[in-house]
Amino acid sequence: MAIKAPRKPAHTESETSGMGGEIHQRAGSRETALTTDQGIAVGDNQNSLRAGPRGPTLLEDFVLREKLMRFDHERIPERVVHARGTGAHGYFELTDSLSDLTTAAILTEVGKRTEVFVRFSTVAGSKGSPDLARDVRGFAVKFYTREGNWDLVGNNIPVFFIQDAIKFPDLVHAAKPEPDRGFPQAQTAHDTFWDYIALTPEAMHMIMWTMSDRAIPRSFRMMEGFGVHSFRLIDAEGRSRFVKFHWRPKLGMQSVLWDEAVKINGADPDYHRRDLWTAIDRGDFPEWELGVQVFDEAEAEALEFDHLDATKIIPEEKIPLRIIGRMVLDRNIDNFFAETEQVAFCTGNVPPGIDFSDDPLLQGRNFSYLDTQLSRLGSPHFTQIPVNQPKGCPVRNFNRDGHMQIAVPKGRVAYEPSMLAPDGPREHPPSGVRSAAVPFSGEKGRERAETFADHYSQARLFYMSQTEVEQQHIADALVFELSKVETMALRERMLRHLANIDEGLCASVAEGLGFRGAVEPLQAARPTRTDLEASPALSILAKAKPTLAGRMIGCVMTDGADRAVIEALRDSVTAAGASVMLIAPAVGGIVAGDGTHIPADAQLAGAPSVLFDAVALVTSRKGVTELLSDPRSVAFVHDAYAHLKVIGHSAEAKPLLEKAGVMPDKGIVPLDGKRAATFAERAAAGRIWDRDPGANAA
Ligand code: HDE
Repeated sequence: MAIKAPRKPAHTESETSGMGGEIHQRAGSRETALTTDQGIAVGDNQNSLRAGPRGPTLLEDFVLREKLMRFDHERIPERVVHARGTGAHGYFELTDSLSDLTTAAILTEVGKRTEVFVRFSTVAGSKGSPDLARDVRGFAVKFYTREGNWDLVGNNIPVFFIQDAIKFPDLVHAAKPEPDRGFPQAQTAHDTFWDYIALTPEAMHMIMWTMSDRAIPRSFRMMEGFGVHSFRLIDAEGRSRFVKFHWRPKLGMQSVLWDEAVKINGADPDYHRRDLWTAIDRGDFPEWELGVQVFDEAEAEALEFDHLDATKIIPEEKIPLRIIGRMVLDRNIDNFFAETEQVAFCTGNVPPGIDFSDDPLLQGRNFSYLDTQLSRLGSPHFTQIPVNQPKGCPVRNFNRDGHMQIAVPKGRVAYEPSMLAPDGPREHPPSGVRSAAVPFSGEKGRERAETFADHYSQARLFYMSQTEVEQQHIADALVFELSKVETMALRERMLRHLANIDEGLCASVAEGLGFRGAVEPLQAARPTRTDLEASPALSILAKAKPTLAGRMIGCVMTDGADRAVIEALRDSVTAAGASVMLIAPAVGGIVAGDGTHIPADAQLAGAPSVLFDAVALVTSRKGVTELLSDPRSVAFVHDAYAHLKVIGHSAEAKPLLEKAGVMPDKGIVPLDGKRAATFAERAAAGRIWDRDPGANAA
């Protein structure tokens, strides 16, 4: 019987050629041939094997079966928390040695660059949830040190909701979509969350942080990071001290307003992910300083709060930060699944010289992270996945077989001690992990330390340390969240907690909720301390410095616009370190007043002003008339104004400002003449906070 040559009716060919005939798929060769997983070249990737062109598909088609089988298994369970995340590669460089405190090479070898992989995340939402949820952000760093992997699995908030790991599943169940209805997604503004919180006084400090603007960051590049718990450093003599780790963004901290967050989620649900990826892609590498707070047992004893309690901070004013290094993210991932999805962090991964404190939350985490990888990655060999493999040192041990073993261990001997394999891996005390020699005594029991009992004083400290605007935002966020809570008793109970934190805050939230009764403070295990000194380091605005570095300016332009104005704007903001996105009514761009073409980066409908830190309107007289009849352009300006942004404009654009209700103030900057520099300077100073206090309400 003759062998049938693959038939290719003419109409199937067109499926592989590009649109408009300009881009064509190149012809294949055996060297570049598409193959099955077994390496067999595929002759036809468009038609399954059938008994005749209109007949049934044959089971024999191993190409089809393999392709579908692989597709059917493309998903692994998403992380039970922190499912939504994005990762990048980079390096850490030590600038100040801690050799007096630790033997860990990563903290003692000044100038040495160590590869890192970082994953930023939200906590509550599932993998496809929007980036701008009000939530804590994960800030997990894997250092591939020459002494093994060190995972600093932190958050952008230095405290946590609970004091004991045994509560974590309840906390997370309460925050997740309610199980009987499957909503709301990536939100804490619902009954079960506040039900749990209202009955968990230890969460109050964290609630102040999550209701603050820290929970809606402008960019991953503009957030602080914290290891949260105390860890230990062990020196060459075996002495240990406590340490807390802090990341400080070079670009400064910045957050969005709540109304912006809500709109960004619609306009660009990948806002944070895109922002990080694009910044690294254009060579604008985000950078953080690593700082430590180091203290010994005696200093720990003298602190006002127990540092083993993860709901407490040690104010920087009490134990200052020592900056010891910097981290730069300079390489985007090649593949999201292989790297960001499969990276597996574990708080238990520490190199010799770093050790754990007895924080009960940390102790629980050390178990949980290793355990979760088995269900998520499905095999004990997840450490062989490239992103998880130690890169700074070899892995040599007798862990052997099991699901998905990729390595091919050689030799007869899979144990030690052994005389048969004298060169095999052996324990090596001088370079091996050691634990701090901490003495223990006490009765076994399920008991919380008395020193963990003060739940309100640091909540108050945080609130007091905020600027007035930030305090207002906390109140607004509480009103927003509690207004979504349907159970009256929960709202009232939360007000009774707030009464223990700050009377003014309680009164303002009560008013916002329209709550008319008297608020009786809840019985507190410890009275709220009113003698704590405010810590300005806790405020975003108090320590903000003027800068445009890493920011994004949106410039709306129309046909007939003055090219010189657009160019001057672009020059001055790029000189200040920002990027400009040119927006036109159509993505094809505009014809400027001088007859030249200016390409656009986006069309108006796809680039609302919430995506930018400051905006500019460069129009012609005719162009603005067209914009006036387009509700999107009016909304662009109205939102920019309501979100307290600096707005630059050409004289011709004035009618648009008027239609959007813009009143002149120092943030409304004419762009004609040589005013582009003024625009850049004003935009660098940040939002116009005194524009209209009501305009930025949640
Ligand atoms: Fe996590 N956490 N967590 N967590 N956590 C996970 O591990 C857990 C806590 C944090 O980008 C899980 O691989 C317990 C505090 C980050 O891959 C899981 C407790 C802090 C990430 C887990 C906490 C964090 C996770 C889910 C209470 C800040 C994402 C998937 C004791 C210091 C890491 C996974 C990434 C992820 C458990 C509390 C940070 C289930 C039991 C406090 C940044 O193991």
